[in-house]
Amino acid sequence: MGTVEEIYQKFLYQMGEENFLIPYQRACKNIEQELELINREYSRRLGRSFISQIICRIKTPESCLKKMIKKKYTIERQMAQEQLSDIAGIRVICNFLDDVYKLAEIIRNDKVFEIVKTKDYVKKPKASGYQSLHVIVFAPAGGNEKKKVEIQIRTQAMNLWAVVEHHCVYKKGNYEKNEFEKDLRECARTIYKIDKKMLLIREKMEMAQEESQKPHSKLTGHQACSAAEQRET
Ligand code: 0O2
Repeated sequence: MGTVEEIYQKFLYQMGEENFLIPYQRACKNIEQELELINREYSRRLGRSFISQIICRIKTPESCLKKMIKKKYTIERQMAQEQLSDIAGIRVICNFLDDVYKLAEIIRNDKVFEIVKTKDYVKKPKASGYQSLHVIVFAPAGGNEKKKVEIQIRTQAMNLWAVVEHHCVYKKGNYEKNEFEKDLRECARTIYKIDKKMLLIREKMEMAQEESQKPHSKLTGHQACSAAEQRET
């Protein structure tokens, strides 16, 4: 046992060790590649972009330490490995609300991923207003090894909110400033409304497109008149 400072220093050192991080990096890479395949396939099937962005990150030792202290865990690497779901994290940005759920479903049915748990902060946003669908998985990390990775799936609008809020408030612990909390929650509600409206617009456009592709609408005005005359006789 050392002083608190020594325990923290040892933890930071161990969390930054290359041989500790490599399997997490491999797990991230494997998930990223699988998501790229999924994106290609579904963008083709849907005739539009399915995933708009994939961002991988390994949590810094400092950020892990902060979280371990916040959660009151024993400051040991083994403990971090067991308790933290997001040493490796992937953020997936979709354009539309329904794609967030579609992607979660695809991940659930994909043999590459072993689901640990799903947290739906879209249906039930966090007190801050934060919305995202988290799917925590075990992913192949080389050989027989598997590593836990947190996949955060969200829309562009939800991402805008999370990035701004993370930057201004979440990381700085300014939560006592009630005016921000209230405004941010209001923005989160507006963002949910916008996401729903954008989805409705897309669905209406798809319906209009389907309608215009039906055989009768391909007739010229003249052909349509002849067809109507024939129907009358
Ligand atoms: P960073 O810097 O993004 O990595 P739990 O299941 O509660 O024991 P945990 O990990 O706290 O464990 O779960 P939770 O609450 O699902 O949060 C995981 C991650 O979601 C966070 O990681 C953030 O990335 C994101 N998140 C959660 N709540 C908020 C929020 O209110 N605002 C923003 N902007 N992001 C949030 P980290 O490690 O806290 O941060």
